[in-house]
Amino acid sequence: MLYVFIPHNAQRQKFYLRIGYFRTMNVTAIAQKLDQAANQAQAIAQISQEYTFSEDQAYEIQRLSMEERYARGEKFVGLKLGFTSFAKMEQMGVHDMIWGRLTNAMWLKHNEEMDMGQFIHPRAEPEIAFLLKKDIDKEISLAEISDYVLACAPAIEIIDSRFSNFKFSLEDVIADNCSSSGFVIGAWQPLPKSLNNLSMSLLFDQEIKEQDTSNAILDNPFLSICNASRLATKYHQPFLKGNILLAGAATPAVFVEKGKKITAKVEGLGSCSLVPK
Ligand code: 0L1
Ligand code: MG
Repeated sequence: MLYVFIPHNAQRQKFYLRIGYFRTMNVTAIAQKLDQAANQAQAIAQISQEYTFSEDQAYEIQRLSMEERYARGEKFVGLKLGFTSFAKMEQMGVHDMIWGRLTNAMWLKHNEEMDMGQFIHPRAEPEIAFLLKKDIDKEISLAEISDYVLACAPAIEIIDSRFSNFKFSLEDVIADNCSSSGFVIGAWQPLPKSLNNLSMSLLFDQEIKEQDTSNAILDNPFLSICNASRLATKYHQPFLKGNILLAGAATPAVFVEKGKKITAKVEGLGSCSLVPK
């Protein structure tokens, strides 16, 4: 805020004129604020309410917020994609998917208790995970997938926007590491020839909450690997042997309910679960 001091001769009163509103975005401070919100499970206001910023600036904030996690000892373990359904891209008015970074601290074990106190308003999604057997240093094609990917597995992603009421702009959610907060991966399976037309469902206890087929993931879940390789290369994010990829949700995300066991089932690949407490 900039003020101009105008002395008033008669009464020597101060008059201030507001002549402009200048705010420079401090990406490091915003990254730290987002990291703190995630670490303390406290929602914050959308960044876009205060600043206008680009998608590239949003990815830079994401990168810097991950630096805060790495400084606390968390390790990068892989990538996740979001907005991988063409219907969702259209709904969000975007032409491309978004991506985020996963760490070991987000990785929960099959049937592990998920401490609800560590989340703000978590939602669950049924996904497919991939495991790399070779470093990826370029955009790879569908024909190259078996050279780079060792295995796949059923997975649950827990997303937890750091923004109040789970409301955000595209730039907000990218800066917020695409709401990444937790995930579980079931037993790794050899890569089949195709991952199309597999029934995928999300259950709370025995109740099916959401169900669709694997085609909901980019019409072909293998395309998530090609796209992750493209995005990792574009943003200079190492994507290496032993890293994982969460391919994207097959259904809308569902709010987690304390005490209701979450299960994701993928036809032919098996299932995995988490127990929110
Ligand atoms: O599919 C996803 O992992 C969603 C990415 C971020 C958008 C959201 O929080 O809904
Ligand atoms: Mg997801």
